Amino acid sequence: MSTIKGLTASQVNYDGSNLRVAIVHARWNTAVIEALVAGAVAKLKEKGVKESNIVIESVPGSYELPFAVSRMIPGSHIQAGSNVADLLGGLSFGAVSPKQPSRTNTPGPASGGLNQPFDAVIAIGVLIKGATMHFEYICESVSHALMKIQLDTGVPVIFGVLTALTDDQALERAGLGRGDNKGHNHGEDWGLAAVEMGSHVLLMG
Ligand code: DLZ
Repeated sequence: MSTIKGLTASQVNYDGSNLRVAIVHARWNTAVIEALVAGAVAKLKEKGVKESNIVIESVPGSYELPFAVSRMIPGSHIQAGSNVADLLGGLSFGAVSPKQPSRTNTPGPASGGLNQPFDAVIAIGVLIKGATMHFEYICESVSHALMKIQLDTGVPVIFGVLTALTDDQALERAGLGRGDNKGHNHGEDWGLAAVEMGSHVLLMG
């Protein structure tokens, strides 16, 4: 055994076919971001989440993630946005509509409207340490804010923010390592985590 680190697969085979999942990603360090988003989407789909129920939005940098995530959770819904099919065609952070009623958590056929609430939100950003304290401040505030949002709203927010000390650390955590070791795409883990956590919330009501 070379390492004891890492995620152990769940014993439960979660079914994402009734889930709606939002991905909000930053646009800093785009090459890494794109791989992470693609990894998350691949696992969501593998677990049965319908393409029409995956909504992807972008923000400039990781610092903007908590605001955007909070606007995508019931009480402040996104009106316009892009589903996964739009990922290839460009990303934009949609306009926000007035409050909508919350969805009841009754399992049933998933509906595709963009105004429906989400069962989980994945926040994806790539922070790479520079010469100043910027990195520390953003890491600290974003991680606390994302945790607060999920505890305050009851909607799982998956922490898809890499806090890397070097470019190589970031690349390896997106499966893009430059050496022999390509690393592992953590976006895949975040997709699985979203289905697992979203399923718990859906079942518990
Ligand atoms: C300013 C900044 C810096 C220096 N580095 C990053 C980074 O590595 N990753 C990232 O996602 N965003 C970075 N940003 C941008 C901030 O997150 C934010 O967009 C700006 O400070 C504007 O609020």
